Amino acid sequence: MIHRRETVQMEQCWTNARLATMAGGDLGLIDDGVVAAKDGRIVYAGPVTGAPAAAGQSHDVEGRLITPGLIDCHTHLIHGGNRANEWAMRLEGASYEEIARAGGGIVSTMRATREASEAELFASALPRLDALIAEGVTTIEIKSGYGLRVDDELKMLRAARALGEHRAIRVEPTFLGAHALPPEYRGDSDAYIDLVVGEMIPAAAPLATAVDAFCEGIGFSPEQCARVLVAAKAHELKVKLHAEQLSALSGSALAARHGALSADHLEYATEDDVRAMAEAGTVAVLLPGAFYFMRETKLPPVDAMRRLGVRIALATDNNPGTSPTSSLLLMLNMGATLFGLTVVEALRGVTVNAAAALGLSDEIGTLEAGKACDLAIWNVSDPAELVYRVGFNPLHQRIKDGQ
Ligand code: DI6
Ligand code: FE
Repeated sequence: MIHRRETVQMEQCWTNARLATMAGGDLGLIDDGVVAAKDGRIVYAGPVTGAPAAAGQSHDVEGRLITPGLIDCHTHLIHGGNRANEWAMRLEGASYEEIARAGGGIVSTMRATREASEAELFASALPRLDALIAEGVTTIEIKSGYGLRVDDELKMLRAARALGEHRAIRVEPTFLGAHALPPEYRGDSDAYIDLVVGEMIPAAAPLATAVDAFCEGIGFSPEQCARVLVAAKAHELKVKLHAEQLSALSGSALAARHGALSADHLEYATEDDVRAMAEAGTVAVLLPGAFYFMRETKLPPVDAMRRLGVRIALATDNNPGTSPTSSLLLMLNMGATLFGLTVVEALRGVTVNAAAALGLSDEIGTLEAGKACDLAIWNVSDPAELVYRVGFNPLHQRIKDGQ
């Protein structure tokens, strides 16, 4: 099934709906609501009493809940192979080090990704993308970061873009060359960052909208990540950072100082980090799938985020090593059960705040006039049900750009 996007030159409306517009600071609930769209853009979302006279096609949604189309703002959806065998070894008692010594870990995914053609990467990612689409996801961020040399990083970014051309979904490709040190650099991470900054970012700039790096003991130092972020901004790319996933290096504060849209993971973030993020308006992207799969016990500082006013987003982190999930609905439940998020926080985390994490607040994330008409129509009337269910998908219909 090939789906190419076309511009809709028509007026449409969805009536008899319960709307969760996400406008304002909560869910923005409107009973007996209407969404009207023209040429793929929302022209009205509000109570039936103020709605414009129905023009064009009208759809009675029979009391169903309509939310903005969901946004998965952090994924590594493109990757060669998988690591099911390594995980099986770990369940039988093998340590991470043993697996790494046996050629496993991130380097095994690098090898599989280098060996795969662009078409193979596209084809293997498609079922994962379709699983997200089936849950009402209308925008996805996809990172490179398993090629770790110029041509293979570009191949990943092209495969990510191709997904957006073959399905009705907005794809935001992010360059993550500074994800891991490729073995041919034999421990010389500064030399690899020279390559990232000097060759990879200029080559990736036409294909990516943002740049990310893995700030971690097993990744790159804050100083090295700073070089990456500075180079990205010189190419007018948006920036973000994997920070405080396994240890506290204040990568999140560094990201904030560099005007990052988001800092992601954050289990080990301190109050000072959160304060720096609040001051810069950097979004906290929480990834409960990785927390769960790695059996992490250190919780991200959600209370400090609330108190200091940092917006929270939730994403799948879909990747073969630490979060092999293709369910954003499951992340809603895990965000609540594992991190203590409320229904409002969880749902805003995959809509309005996820849009902010991608720098797309003017385009998507709420049901408001002027935004893209990306809708998820659910077979539920209470928004809490979307967070409450575990492993159940109540999507009725998904609309992308009014279609
Ligand atoms: N943090 C993660 O959890 C993944 N990357 C990252 O920076 C792990 C990627 C992998 O193990 O393949
Ligand atoms: Fe990640």
